[in-house]
Amino acid sequence: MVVFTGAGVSAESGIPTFRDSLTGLWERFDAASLATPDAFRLDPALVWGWYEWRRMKVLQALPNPAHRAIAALAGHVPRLTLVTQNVDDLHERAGSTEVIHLHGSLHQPRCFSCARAPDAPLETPVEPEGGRRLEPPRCVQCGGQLRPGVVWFGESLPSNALEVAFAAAKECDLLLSVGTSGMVFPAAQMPGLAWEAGAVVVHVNPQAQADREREYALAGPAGEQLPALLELAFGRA
Ligand code: BJW
Ligand code: ZN
Repeated sequence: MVVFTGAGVSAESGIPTFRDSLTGLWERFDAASLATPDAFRLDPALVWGWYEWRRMKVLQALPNPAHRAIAALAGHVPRLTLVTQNVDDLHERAGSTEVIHLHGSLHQPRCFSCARAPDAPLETPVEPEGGRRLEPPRCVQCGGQLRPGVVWFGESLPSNALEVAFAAAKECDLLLSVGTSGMVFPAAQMPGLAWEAGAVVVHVNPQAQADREREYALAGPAGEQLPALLELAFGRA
């Protein structure tokens, strides 16, 4: 089994989905315009401040019933590969292990110039009301600016992670696609790859639709649908 998740799985933890409107300082920006190397080159303090604000939101958030149901599911099936597009660590905090992060992590910055990771973890960001601009820290090796360890538009996905994810999609019997709009490639190929290889595909999303044979929709919030599915399939834990 493959579970493929997007921002919607963390929505009920209070993390805005990627295509929600932003608030505070950020309301003038659309998320896609901040998630590019060019945006960082143009205004590093704006982009770093936005990501630090998001990192703070994630540190304050807790895993929700959807994250916990996915972690529990791993104990009920012979093999489960969890592939996420999310840059938060809520799957791990819910107890999932070996999470494949296709779009990197908010918690692993590196140098924009030489790619070196900082020696010590970053300090916990403090609450700036609605976020603020913030100069990125400097790299100890080359003096370059630190950037968030996420995959921006136009950048390659970590090749090993993508290979493992695609191989799992092609091999699985069942793929659950949870809380993703399926708009961002190449990650968005996951459900299609599984379906083309003969797997059953289930979409869990308030907007879920099923258009083909072997495709099903659980239309509703993941935090309700996944625990209900788990209970139906395996009974109460
Ligand atoms: C709930 C819920 C609840 C709400 N329960 N559900 C044309 C064709 C193919 C590719 C391209 C193309 N044009 C351009 C490209 C390339 C581009 C791309 O795909 N663009 C598209 C927008 C068209 N891709 C790339 O650039 C990728 N790299 C690449 O292709 O390299 C090769 C290349 C290089 C140069 C040129 C061309 C190719 C890299 C993509 C990196 C994406 N990075 C981001 C930002 C990460 C850092 C950060 O977080 O800031 O990743 S973008 C953003 O979108 C983020 C997400 O992981 C990703 C996916 O979004 P997701 O998770 O689906 O969230 P939403 O908000 O879209 O959807 C939420 C869903 O949840 C909704 O459906 C809700 O209904 C639902 N929901 N509440 C369940 N309670
Ligand atoms: Zn450096």
